[in-house]
Amino acid sequence: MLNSSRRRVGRSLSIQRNALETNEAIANKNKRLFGKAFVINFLSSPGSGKTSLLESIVPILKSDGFKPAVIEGDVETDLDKKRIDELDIPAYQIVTNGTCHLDAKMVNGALNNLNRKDADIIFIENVGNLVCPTSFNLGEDIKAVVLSVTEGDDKPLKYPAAFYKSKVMIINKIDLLPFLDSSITKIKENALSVNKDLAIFETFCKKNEKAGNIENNGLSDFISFMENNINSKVSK
Ligand SMILES: Nc1nc2c(ncn2[C@@H]2O[C@H](COP(=O)(O)OP(=O)(O)OP(=O)(O)O)[C@@H](O)[C@H]2O)c(=O)[nH]1
Ligand SMILES: [Mg+2]
Repeated sequence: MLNSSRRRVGRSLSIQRNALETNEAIANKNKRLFGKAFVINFLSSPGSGKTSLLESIVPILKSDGFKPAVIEGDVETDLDKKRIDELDIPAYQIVTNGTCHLDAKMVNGALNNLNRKDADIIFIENVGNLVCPTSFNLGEDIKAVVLSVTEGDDKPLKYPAAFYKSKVMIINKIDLLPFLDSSITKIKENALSVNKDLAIFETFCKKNEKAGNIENNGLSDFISFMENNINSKVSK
C-alpha cells in the first residue's frame, strides 16, 4: 500500500517536473521573441491595482516617447483588455478558462497575435493570485509584485515566493493608509526580510469618476526605473 502511494507521489512529481521543464524551454523562446523590449510580469492578489497602475503609467511612458504594449491574463472576461484599449496601444487578452496563472505557452500564443513590432516595453498582467504565477517563467526580464496596503502587512511573509522572485515591489493604494492599521514600515520590513534586494515604490492611482481622470502619486520613480531599463536593454 505504502509502496504504491509512494509510486503515485513519485509519478506526480515527475509530471510536474516535466511540465516546468517544458515551460522553461518555451519561456526561452519567448525571451528571444521579446527581442529588445523590456518585459515586466506583474504579479499580485486580485484587485491590488495592476490594471489601474497600467492606466496611469502607459500615458506617461507614451508622452516620454516610449512604445508600450500589454498582455492581459484573466481567468474569465476581457474587461482589463478593454480598459487598456482606451489607451490606444497594442494589447492582447489571454483568457485562461479557470487556470490560476499564465504559463509560457499562453504568452507564446499571445506573441503571435500582439502587434508588438515597435514595442520597447511589454507589460504582462498575470492572473490575480500570489501563489501559482510565481512558478512559471514567461520569458520576462523582471517580475514586479504589487501589494495594496488593504491586504495587510504580513503578506510578504505568508506568500514569500512572489516577493523573493520579484525585482520590484509596488506598494499601492497608499491613499487608504489613514483608514487602515497596515503599516508601510512593516510591509517593507517584511518584504526586505524575504528579499533584501527588492526595489520598492509607493503609489496610488485612484479613479476620480466625477473629474473623469485618475489621480496618482509616487509613479515617477517607478517610471524612471522602467525607462532606464528600456534604454539599457536597447543599447545592449
Ligand atoms: N483608493 C484606491 N483605489 C485603487 C487604487 N488602485 C486601484 N484602486 C481600485 O481598486 C480596484 C481594483 O483595481 P484594478 O486595477 O482593477 O486591480 P487589478 O489588480 O487589476 O485586479 P485584477 O485584474 O482583477 O486582479 C478598482 O476599483 C480601482 O479603482 C489606489 O491606489 N487607491
Ligand atoms: Mg486587472
